[in-house]
Amino acid sequence: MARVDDCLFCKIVAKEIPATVVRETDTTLAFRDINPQAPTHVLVIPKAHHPTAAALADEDPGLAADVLCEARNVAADEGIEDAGYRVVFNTGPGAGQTVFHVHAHVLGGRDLRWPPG
Ligand code: IU
Repeated sequence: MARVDDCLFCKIVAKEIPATVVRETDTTLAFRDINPQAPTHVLVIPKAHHPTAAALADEDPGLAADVLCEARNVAADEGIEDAGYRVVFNTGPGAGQTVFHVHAHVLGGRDLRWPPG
């Protein structure tokens, strides 16, 4: 699905809502989370609208790979590759997903505990 009109992240892709963009490719956008949970907290999204990671995997696995590669590139840019970082796809309301345009949270720059809350 190319775009959903009432989707916040589709509006960020269209530059209708501002975001601090750190990386952009033909198919993906990476921007800083407005409520960061770690020194590095960047969201990587496909420009095309897919509601969840599961839907993206079903509908466009190549695009899912683009998102994962960009998560790696964000970590490299942020200098957190060696220390380790976390890539999280909250999937569904029960897991805390609040924006239904798939996004990878890239988190790092501090100790990350396991299990997550
Ligand atoms: P979640 O996995 O769907 O809960 O993550 C949504 C994230 O989007 C959350 O961390 C918000 O802080 C973040 N966010 C944002 O970066 N910019 C916005 O305008 C809005 C939410 I609304």
